[in-house]
Amino acid sequence: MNLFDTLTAAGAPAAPFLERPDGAVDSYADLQAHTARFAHALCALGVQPGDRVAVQVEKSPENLYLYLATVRAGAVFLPLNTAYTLNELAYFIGDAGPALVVCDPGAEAGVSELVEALGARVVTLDASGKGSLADLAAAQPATFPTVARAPGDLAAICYTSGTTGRSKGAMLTHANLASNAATLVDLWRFTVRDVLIHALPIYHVHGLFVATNITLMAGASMIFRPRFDAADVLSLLPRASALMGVPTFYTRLLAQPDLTREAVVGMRLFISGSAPLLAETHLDWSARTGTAILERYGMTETGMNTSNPYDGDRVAGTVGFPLPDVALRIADPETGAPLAPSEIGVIEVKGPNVFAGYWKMPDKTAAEFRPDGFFITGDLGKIDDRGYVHIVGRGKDLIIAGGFNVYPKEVEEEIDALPGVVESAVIGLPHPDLGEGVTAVVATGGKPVMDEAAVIAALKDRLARFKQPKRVLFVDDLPRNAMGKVQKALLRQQHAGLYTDG
Ligand code: MCA
Ligand code: AMP
Repeated sequence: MNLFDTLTAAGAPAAPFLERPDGAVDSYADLQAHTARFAHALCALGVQPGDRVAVQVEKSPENLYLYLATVRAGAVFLPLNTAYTLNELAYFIGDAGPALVVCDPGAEAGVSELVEALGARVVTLDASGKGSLADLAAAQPATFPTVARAPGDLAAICYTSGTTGRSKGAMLTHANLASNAATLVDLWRFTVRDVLIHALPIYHVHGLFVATNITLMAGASMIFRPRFDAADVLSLLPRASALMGVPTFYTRLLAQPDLTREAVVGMRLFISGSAPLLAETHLDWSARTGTAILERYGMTETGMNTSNPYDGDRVAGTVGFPLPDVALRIADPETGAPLAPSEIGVIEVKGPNVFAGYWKMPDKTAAEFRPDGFFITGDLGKIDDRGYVHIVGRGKDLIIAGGFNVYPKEVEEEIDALPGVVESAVIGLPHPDLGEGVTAVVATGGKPVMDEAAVIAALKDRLARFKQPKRVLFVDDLPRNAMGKVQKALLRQQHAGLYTDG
């Protein structure tokens, strides 16, 4: 098998696959030709089956074809957030050991320097789909024999930040991605007639796999946008049938006065995930549009785990039922002992969607699985008497801002290294636009040497923009409990209204 063949089996050659931002439409035959050319180009660059292809480029149809071509050629796609600085990139590249790195032409010099010692090659692709890789691909044949792979072979590695220390590369197999796409096409009733508005980034599971793989597997089409813009998405609704987004998409759409019942009349499905959708947003949306947002729950390591029903109640504040092929249970976070569903505990899942482990980290992998094969998500939840899963918090110290994960420790380490900082605590506070706003509380021991702007400026080249604190607060000392542990819950309580009051 190969995920590429599984995904593209339904797409009729003449059927539309992707409407480009300039309005031109690529058919499924075009998809076959573009991916064939990119796959040949990868081979010409020496990429072998099983090799990693690391990609940090702006969203474009060519970037998407590069993902599919990598899988088609039997190699492993490694997408990287475009916001990552060179400092962050160095770790991913060093850890994954890619045979090829594809970057923006503007980053080529810096990336080439980074990979020099690794023997990886560097080629380029820009936001308009041009660059040295595209040039090479243009000269290649338009057919390519898809490389056969076993179901357990890797199709992608997606990095997810660690609560302690370094990011971990989640290894996703052909079977993981194929099974999750098939389950969701069925559950969410995608067909050839669907037109999905694709406004998510394609370096994370949501935009890259959930949105794209489902569209492909259904033989449907997408309107492809470089980024989310509320007015733009609103203008596309009459031509579309489905939208997938993070909660910020929905709060920003609600801020558009033109969002009405009439505006959504042709849309059959609005899906939200990657971060909690406030019950208030769900209810406001229903009142304004007469449609209920379908909230689902997933993770990089697992793809999608649960979904509210297509038919039946989509209950605000819940993430619905486990997918038909996913087993889900609630366990005691410390002991792993199963709890009654109505008790709050850690959510554990098992199914064909669950990843093959963390790249080169067998110990971390072992620590996150129970002996019977259940994966410990680190999310805290319960199951109500109707079977709906509720996520009530996170056992892991994680902030989700606008659907992007930020691990406080990574930000704290950077801040702690600044002059005059005794220590810092990075917390997420309720934020009207992003859900949570990254906030740093910096202890100076009573002798502040930097101000807020200086702290933020110092982080500029060290951390991706979305990880940088929106606000920095100064205190003499951080509050600690009797065990000496910083009381983040207390800090969150004390500063709860920072972004929402006034
Ligand atoms: C942009 N900024 C952010 C974020 N996005 N800061 C914190 N968190 C963010 N998410 C910064 C920008 O750099 C900018 O800084 C300032 O905030 C305002 O930018 P703005 O133009 O308003 O933002 P935007 O470009 O419109 O982006 C907001 C967004 C975007 C549309 C919500 O963040 C987005 O597309 N998020 C989707 C993330 C996603 O796909 N997650 C899925 C992960 P400055 O003004 O200084 O330049 S996969 C996953 O979680 C699992 C599997 C799952 O369940 O799906
Ligand atoms: P990531 O590591 O980017 O895959 O993020 C996965 C995390 O996002 C999960 O472990 C949850 O904490 C969170 N998440 C995803 N979907 C939802 C949702 N619908 N509600 C609450 N949290 C969610």
